[in-house]
Amino acid sequence: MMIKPDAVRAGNIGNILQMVNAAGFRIVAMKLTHMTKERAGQFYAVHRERPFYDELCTFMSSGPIVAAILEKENAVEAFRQLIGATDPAKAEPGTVRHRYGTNVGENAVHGSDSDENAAIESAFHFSGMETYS
Ligand code: DAT
Ligand code: MG
Repeated sequence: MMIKPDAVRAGNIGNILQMVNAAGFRIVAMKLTHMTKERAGQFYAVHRERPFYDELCTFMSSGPIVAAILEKENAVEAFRQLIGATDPAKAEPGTVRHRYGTNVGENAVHGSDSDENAAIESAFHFSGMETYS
């Protein structure tokens, strides 16, 4: 997962981590980091052809983020349930994006969309020595 620059700026790191813990996720790795625009571009390379790609990379490099690796049974689906729809206006009440997101671009958190991408994204942010099982 990532806590995006909007949520870090708004002082919502603690509130979001509280929701993550309450939902039963175990934190395996975590850091505060600031991606360059180039690095954000690598992270979101699958969206390279989308019209919002440049805006997304500019936003994701606009300030520090919190990156974390989370563990739970069926974690990818469970986390997407917790965060809600991409557009905070469409996210269910009680979800992270409904509470802390602003709009479809500035939506407070990132969650991996598959086990395969979760592994790729974990390796993007963390070395083996930074993860704790
Ligand atoms: P999600 O983050 O829910 O997996 P996604 O993978 O479709 O959503 O898109 C990745 C991010 O790109 C998303 O969190 C915010 C941004 N984004 C998506 N659709 C957008 C749009 N229509 N306008 C601006 N930014 C958008
Ligand atoms: Mg996605």
